[in-house]
Order: sequence, then structure tokens, then C-alpha cells
Amino acid sequence: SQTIYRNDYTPPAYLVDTVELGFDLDPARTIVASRLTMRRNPDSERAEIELYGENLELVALRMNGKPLGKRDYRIDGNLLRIANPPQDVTLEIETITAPEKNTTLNGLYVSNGSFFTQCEAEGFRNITYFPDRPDVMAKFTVMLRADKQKYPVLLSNGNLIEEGELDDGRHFAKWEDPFKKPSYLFALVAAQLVCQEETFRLKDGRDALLQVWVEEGNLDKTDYAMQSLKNSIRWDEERFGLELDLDRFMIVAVGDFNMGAMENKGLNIFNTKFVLANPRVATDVDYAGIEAVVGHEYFHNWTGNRVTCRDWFQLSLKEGLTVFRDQEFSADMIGTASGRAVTRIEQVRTLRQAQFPEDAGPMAHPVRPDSFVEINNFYTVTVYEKGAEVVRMLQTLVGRDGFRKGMDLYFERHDGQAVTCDDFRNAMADANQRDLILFERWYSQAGTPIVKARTQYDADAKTYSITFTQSCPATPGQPKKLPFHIPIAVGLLGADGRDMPLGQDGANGSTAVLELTEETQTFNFTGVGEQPTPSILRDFSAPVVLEYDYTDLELLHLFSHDSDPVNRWEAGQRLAMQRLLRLTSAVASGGKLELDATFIDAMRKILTDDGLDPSFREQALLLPSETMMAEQMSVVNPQAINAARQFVRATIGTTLRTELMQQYLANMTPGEYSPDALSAGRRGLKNLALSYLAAAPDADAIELAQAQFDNAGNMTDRVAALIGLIHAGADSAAPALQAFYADFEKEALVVDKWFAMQAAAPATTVKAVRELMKHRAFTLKNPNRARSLIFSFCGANPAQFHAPDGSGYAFWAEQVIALDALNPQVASRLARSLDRWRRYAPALQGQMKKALQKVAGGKKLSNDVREVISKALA
Ligand code: DPP
Ligand code: ZN
Repeated sequence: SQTIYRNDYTPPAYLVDTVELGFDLDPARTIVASRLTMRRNPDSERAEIELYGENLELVALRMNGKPLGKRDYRIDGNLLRIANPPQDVTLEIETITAPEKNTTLNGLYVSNGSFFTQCEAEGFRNITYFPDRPDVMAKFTVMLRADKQKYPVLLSNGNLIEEGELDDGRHFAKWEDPFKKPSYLFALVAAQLVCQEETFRLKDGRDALLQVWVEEGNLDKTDYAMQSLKNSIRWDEERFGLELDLDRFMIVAVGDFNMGAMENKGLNIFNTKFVLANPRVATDVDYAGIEAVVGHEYFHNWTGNRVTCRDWFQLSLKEGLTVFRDQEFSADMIGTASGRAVTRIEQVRTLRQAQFPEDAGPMAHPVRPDSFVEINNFYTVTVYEKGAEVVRMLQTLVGRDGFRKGMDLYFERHDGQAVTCDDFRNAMADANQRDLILFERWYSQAGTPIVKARTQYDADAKTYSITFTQSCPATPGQPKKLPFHIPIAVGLLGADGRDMPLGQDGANGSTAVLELTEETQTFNFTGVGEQPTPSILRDFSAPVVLEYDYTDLELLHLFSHDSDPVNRWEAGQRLAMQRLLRLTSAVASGGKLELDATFIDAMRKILTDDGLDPSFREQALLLPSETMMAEQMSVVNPQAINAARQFVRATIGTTLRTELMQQYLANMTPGEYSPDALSAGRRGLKNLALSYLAAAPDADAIELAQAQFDNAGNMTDRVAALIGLIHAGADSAAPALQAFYADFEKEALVVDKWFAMQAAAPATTVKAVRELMKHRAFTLKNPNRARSLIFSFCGANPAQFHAPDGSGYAFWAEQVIALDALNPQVASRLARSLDRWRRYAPALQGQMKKALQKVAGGKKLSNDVREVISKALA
């Protein structure tokens, strides 16, 4: 395993103009014939052709018609080199692969008897020898040949230009992609599938054929994906003036898939999880995920495909930007200001739950990393979600119209090119005549900045000042950080709870965006008639930790009145977190557990405020997670955290029993299920009420959960009821689980839920998980299934996973090793579970270190897992 550095980038010595691929598909022995027309790259000094290839049997290699012998080329590991070729070259390459043996789901593989591909980031080299790097963009023509009975559907990128019959029951299809693309966007599917299709009129009057391909029995679950695709196309036309550039756009669902989905040109391949939905099998969260991921992959057609990445260090160029775009799409689909705020709150939650810990741990890396061993390890929350925050900050700095101008300039300059994060930032700067030089640090420096705020009010002068001081903790390889360019949106609340008009440069009504660019800076507000309560970092205007000594009274004031819903929510989170941490210490020291009436009253007020959207109330009443609590502690005590949080939940369930019951009844959604935001919000609030009631288990709450389980008209309600029964430890939980399985055993995605619910239940021990692994429906080979049981246990059940005897860690090590033998990409995700091991008490640390070392000692470890484990131990 070798470290690759961003600064070592050199342009490719040869470019590829056209690629013709021929596939004779056979699970045991697929023959791939490739014909490349190549020419010297005028921007390169080197005179050498470099082709990557892995797990391939090379059968033939010809250059300009002549077979090349062993002396004409060299193979070093995964690199095939041809020295001093002529200026213009036609290469013909024949290789053989065995897709049925490919358990990595990287490259060409078989899932449930059909062929699929996954080529990002470096999967194409498992299909044929090729300059498999994103800055080599070529026009692809693809001929697929396969048995007609077994593989009636043959798909690839672009347009179908020919199809027909062959001898021996085989048939063929020829596809041509009119656009140049890098090899990571290549895809093929040869399968038994059916599709829902529709002709859709684009803004310019052209008609496009839209298809969603699934296995036969799933045609009743494609409507929402199709609707989301149409919404995505419309949205990109309207918001960014970007149109679909193909006559045909396909989504294909596959049950075995490493990631969520893949944006291959014209042929998106999706994990079934992000395609299949109907009310019987999918929850509101599933529906929202489908909309977001369908949007995300579609939006990649411009941000990723038309303009792609020069090298993999620039991954966030397409991912951060495309996540930002899918976030905006989802928010616009809801439409209301408060619905938009709820999506923002969910984004903040994800950052705190996953990205901040990553940025503080051994795998911390900048949004644009400087080095990696295995690029697959860098498809991270930092590159994606923090990358999206960085793009969002750009929009905050240049405004929404300015952002659109920057996007327009970006496409004007770079359409058809492979470019860098700097190119994107420069387009934003130039389109808006803004200096964004300092802003570059968001791309180059890892770590979550800490912003400390101090305030001062001068009643005589009627001035109010806020002084910010920023710092950023050291991260691996980056001991010292320079100040970031941080947009901080601020509002000031009066005693009446209303926003004060702001006398400050750049103020926009009642919210000012202050730009912190130095280590310490003071901002002054004038004409401030009374001591205000500051609402700082509105809408979470930067991915930072804000430290300000709010009093309880100030937080209660913000929680009741802040006009910015995100900060209103945030005030509640701060109130809750303080109490949760205090209670955690009390649990650890055997102290008395008490929850103050002030807090309960604040919760009651929000719960019963019918003027607020149910979805906002749900967010405001949700407690910070155990993981977020752990991040706040210098020595993490998982069992005490769990007990403290359970205590708060039970106390809320008991003391607000009447109100919870009222809200439960008031937010029922009778009639036909609809996944729209308002209905989903009502179900969310109702089911949160149920979960609090069931946390203080009394016979009534359990009966209520049982009745909801028995009568549920949709999966959202059914799952919520079942979780209530399981968490309450009800006698009826086991029979309910059994009934659930019997009802849904043919629905793989629901069986995943069945495993996941059990894995995350507080009473589920390591031993119980081992038992569940023996269930006939369990297999490590399917990533969704492995994630549903093993990842859920290691990630969503901290109190059991961190069992003091170390049994959870031993289990984890076994599973990482077992998974690694099948699928390194999936194993490497699980390997991240112990990232934060140094923050636990010495006894637990010792156990974790032992488990890490056990994995590190594995003889056949993949680069993927080795990189993660060695960084954890470093
Ligand atoms: N590029 C994919 C996505 O994020 C990941 N393979 O959509
Ligand atoms: Zn993406």
C-alpha cells in the first residue's frame, strides 16, 4: 500500500479520444475487447502510455494493428506501461474477467443472477486496461452480447443505436454516449428487469424517455422515484438553468450495492434502498431519502459529469456541490419556510453526529485531502456534508443571485473539462468580484473551527458589540491552523422576543452576516435600545462550534421566540445537552437523578404550540443523540450516557403524559398515506410522542403501541410502534417481531429494518447479535444486510457495543476481518467504528486497542482497512 499525494499530480501523457468496448457477458468468463484511439497530450512531457488493470487476464494487446510482445510493455502491479509509442495510437486490448467471483461489488459483478457495474472511483480497471483517471475523458461506444433468456435487458450509457439477435440464443445491444466522459462514469447492466417509463417534456421542448428499472415483483414501488426524477429535472431547469442533455435517462435498482447510488452518464445505478417505495414497505424517512438521492444523482449530470474532477483529491468539487444542490432541492420541494428550516436542522444534526467526530478523529482530512492510500476511504461526511457546507457558505457570502452567476460562469468556463476545487472557487469569486483567497482554507485545513463569542452592551451609547475569537484544533499532519473566513449570521432579540432592527453595515433587515476572517474581531451594532439576547450563527451559517456563555434564561428566551427556527431549535438542544451531561455525571457517581421543571415546561410549551409545524416541534423535542453527548465528554462513559438519556426520556414521558397523549391523538393521519412533508411531520410528532410515552412504560402506552402496530396503514407507523414495544421491553415485542417478519420476509429492505431495529435495541447484547447472525435471512455478502445488523449494532447501540468486558470489540474485529475477505469497501466502513477509541476510560481503551491490533495483524488485509486501522493506531 502506497500513499498518493495531491501535489504529485501530473497530466496524463496520452489522451483517449474514442473507446469501443465489446462485452461477451458470461458470469464465469466475460471477454472484454477494447479499442482505444489515443494521442500524445500536448500538456505532458512524458512519452509513455500508462494503463491501469486489476484482476484481469490479459489475452491480447495490439498497437496500431501489431501484436505487442512481452518486451514491448511492462506490467508493474496494476500498471501496464508502453514506452515511446508513436504520436497517434490505436490500442486493441482483450481481457477476461470472472464477474461471478467478484464479491467486492467494484467493477463488473453479478447480483441475483444479473450483471451490474460500479466504476467510481477506480472500478473500471477491473473491467479492462485503461488510463483509469478522471482527467482522461473519451467518447464511448459499447457493444453488449449475452444470452437473451437470462439477460433480456442490455443497457449502457447514452443512446441505444442498434440491437438484434445472435446465434445460440444470444442477442446484442449497441450503445453510444454522445458526451466525453471519464471511465468512472461507465456503466452496463445485463439483467432480467422490467421498467416504469414515461416521456417527459423538457423546457426546451424536447421529449426525453425516463425509465426506472427494477426486478419483476417491484414494479409497484417505482412511482416515487419516477416522480422525484421528474421533479429533479424541473428543479434544475428552474433554479440553475441546467437541462437534461440526453434523450434518455435511466435509473436501475440493484440489491447488492456498496453505496447509495451512482451517477453514471444516462444510466444511474441505485441501491434498491433509494428506489423502491410504497406505503406498505417504506417509511417517511425512506421516501425523503429517495427524493434526495434521485435528485443527487440527477444533479451530478452537470456537477460531476459535464464538469468532472481533475483528480480524486478534488472529489468534493462534485460531491460537496451536488449535496448542496440536493439539499436545496429537498428544501424547495417542501416549499414552506419552516419545512426548509427542518431540513436544515437535519443537516446540522448529521454534521454533529458524524462529521464533527470525523474531523476530530484519526481520519480527519480536509474537504480537499492532501493524500490518501485508498480513495474509497475518502467518500466521507467531510467530503460530502462539510463540502456542502463550504458551498453553502459561498452562497451566503455572495448571495443567491451571485451564486447563480458563479455557477453560470463555472459552466461557461469548464463545460467538458476535468477541473479543481480552486476552479470552482475562482468562478464564484470572478463572477461576483469577490476576494475569496482566504476562503480557500476551508478546502485545505481539516478540523472543526471553534468560535468563541463575547458580548458587551453599552446602555448609554446604545451600542452592542460582539467579539469573536476563532481557533481550530490540530488534526493529523496539520498542527497549526490559519484563521478561516467564517460567515456568521447574527440577530438580536429584544425582551419582547422580537428581532431588533440592526444598525450594522451589511445588515439585511434583522439578520446581519458578519465575516470573521481574523483570529479575533469585534463587530459593533448601534442604536440598540435595550440589552439584547444574541442569536448567533443563524441558520447554522458555518460548520463551526459556537461557544457562548448563554444563561438558561437567554436560552429559554431564544427557544420560545427566535425568529430563526434553526437557532430556536439550537437553544433547545443546548438546554437539553447541559442537563444530559449533568445527569450523565450523576449516573456515574451514583448521585440523585433529577430533571428541573423549567426544562419540562419549555418542552411542554413547544409540544403544545399548535402554531408551530408538527415537524418543527418534533425536531425541537428530540434529544441530542448518545453519540453527540459522547463528543461533549472528555472521558466517554457509554453506559452512563445511555442511562441519563433514558432517564430524561422516561421523565418526559411521565410528566408530559397528558400533553403527549393529546398530541398523539391530534396528529393522527387517517386516510390514504401520503409522504408529503406536512403529513410526514404529523406522523413524526405523533410517533415521537409515542416513543416518549413508551419510554415511561406503563400499560396504557404499551397498549397504544400494540394497537398502532396492529392497525398501522403504513410502514412509518408500523416501525414506530414496533420500536416502542421493543424499547419498552414489552412482553408483546417478541410476538410482534415475529409477525412483522412473517408479513415482510419477501421484502429485502423490510427485513433489513427488522434486523436493524433489533440491533439498536437497548437490551440487545453482543450474544443476541451473534444469534441473529445465524438467522436464515442473514448474509455478510449483501452490504445492506451487513449494515442492518452489524453496523447498526456497532454504531447505534453504544451502551451494548462498549460492553465493559470488551466482547463488542472482539465481535467487531471478527466482522471487520470476515467482511474484508469479501468486500473491502464495506469492511473499511465498519473499521471506522473505533475511530474515537482514545476518548474512553483506560480499561475500555485497552480492550479497543487489542481489537484494533487484532485487525491490524490480519494477514490478507485490504488497503482499505489497513489505512483506517493504521491511522486509528497511529
Ligand atoms: N458518486 C456517488 C455519489 O455520491 C458515489 N459513488 O452519488
Ligand atoms: Zn454524489
